Amino acid sequence: ASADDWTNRAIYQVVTDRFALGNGSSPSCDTSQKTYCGGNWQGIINNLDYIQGMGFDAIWISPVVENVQGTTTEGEAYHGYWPQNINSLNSNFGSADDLKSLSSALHGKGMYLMVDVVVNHVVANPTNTSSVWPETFDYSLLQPFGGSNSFHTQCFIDDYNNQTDVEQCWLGDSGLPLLDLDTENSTVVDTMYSWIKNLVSDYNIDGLRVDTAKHIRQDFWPDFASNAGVYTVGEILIGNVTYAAPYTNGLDSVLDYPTYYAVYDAFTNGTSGNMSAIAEMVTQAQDQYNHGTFYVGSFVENQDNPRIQSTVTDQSIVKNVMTWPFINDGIPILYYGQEQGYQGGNDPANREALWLSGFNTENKPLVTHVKTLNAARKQAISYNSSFLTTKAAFISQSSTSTLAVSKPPFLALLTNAGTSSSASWSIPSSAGLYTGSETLVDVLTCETVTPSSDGSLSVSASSGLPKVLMPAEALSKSGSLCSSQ
Ligand code: ABC
Ligand code: CA
Repeated sequence: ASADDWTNRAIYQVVTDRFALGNGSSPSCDTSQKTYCGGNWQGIINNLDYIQGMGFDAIWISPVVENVQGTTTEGEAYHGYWPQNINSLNSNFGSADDLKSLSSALHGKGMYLMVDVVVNHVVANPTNTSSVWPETFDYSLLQPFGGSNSFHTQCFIDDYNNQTDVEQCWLGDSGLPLLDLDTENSTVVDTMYSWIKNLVSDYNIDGLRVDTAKHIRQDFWPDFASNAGVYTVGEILIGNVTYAAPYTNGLDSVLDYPTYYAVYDAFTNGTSGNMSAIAEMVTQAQDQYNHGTFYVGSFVENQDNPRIQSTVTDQSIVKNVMTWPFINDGIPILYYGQEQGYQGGNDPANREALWLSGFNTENKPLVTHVKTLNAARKQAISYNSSFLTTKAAFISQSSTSTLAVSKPPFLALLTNAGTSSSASWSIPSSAGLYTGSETLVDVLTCETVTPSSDGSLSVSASSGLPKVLMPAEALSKSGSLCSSQ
């Protein structure tokens, strides 16, 4: 599937080892142990209704290839980011048939499969810690790269301002080095290009999340993407749009990390959080990324960062943050477990087992919230044929703790005030959003508000909750969303 095919989708991100077991059992899973807990592809297949029931029509799964075996100084490779043999699958997650079954089960439900891929490095436990590189490793394990000449000379990245170091030195440390592939070497490059082509076709993959993309030279990516032939979204872990922007030329787009940081900071620092920094960051991304922000992956949690609720548990703030990816430009991504209120902090605590929630959707306000947001976004897409290609616009507010985002038919009103402080938004008639004759419905509560006769609008938050307003007219054909309107 192409980037355009992905734009109307919503992605549920799964750490395969932590989502579900194929046999339906619920073993304990102590994240601090950094070991495999038993989740696998069959477990995902068995629980696709849970994901689809919330309105998601795509999943992103953790890397699928065989990883370093046994334990390392950083535990086991349960997350999948330590490839060892890229031509074989990680048997902890199942067989080739299981992965094919996952792909076809998804397609049977009209859903897409995004696979996380690691091209920057492979991993082997050092065989002899007292020897120096290149003698330190058993290269025969590193398939199909079997020799030190497939790798950059060992050095660990210590200066992130030196881009050559970022690309050609190694991630990890001497305890667990991530052997940095020599992606300037044409044999390595060709191996990776044909590998990705085969992987996509063997498993009928619809899109790729490209790990560590900033650690490989930019001009490696266009041919990688064309060999993949599907939507590619790169991980450029940086808080800076100008740094990330060039990668949107070779890959379809990037995970929107700069905006993630702005959003995280704005909502986790009480009312001193800077809401207007979000608007500034999005505007920069709209201006600087190739295709603007239409193909970005928009997220507020993932496997590398502390969950929102490890910092802030005020449920009104949590609901505001969770609303963000669904009312913003780009493709919304929800990291598994956020809907269940998980609170894990930094890696590895943020990789809790979802089965411990029992996949319960009753009396789970955040599950309901996500379901509503997905339904509202689908309704917006079907009501306004240019919704997906209309840039989010920000209507400046006098209060620093509120944000008003217009992406017709949405007007999203967000605040970091929290449950017990008041907040309000005003939309001047000069914004030109309304004529004054319409009724607006907050799809999160189904309450209505009406603009003044000049088209201006003043709204107060109730208990710090966000509002997603849509003209009643935009809902009239909807079956599920505030259907009494
Ligand atoms: C293991 C342990 C951790 C331990 C860590 C050092 O080692 O589990 O407890 O803290 C995988 C595993 C991890 C594992 C690592 C290393 O491998 O999942 O559990 O950590 O062995 C991707 C994946 C990630 C994966 C890998 C490796 C890469 O999403 O899950 O990790 O395949 C860098 C990379 C980025 C990578 C990330 C983990 O590390 O660039 O691709 N993620 C700065 C740098 C970033 C850097 C980041 C964190 O620090 O610029 O490049 O990311 O080290 C912003 C700034 C940014 C700054 C951030 C922190 O702040 O603008 O520049 O990022 O404001
Ligand atoms: Ca590299």
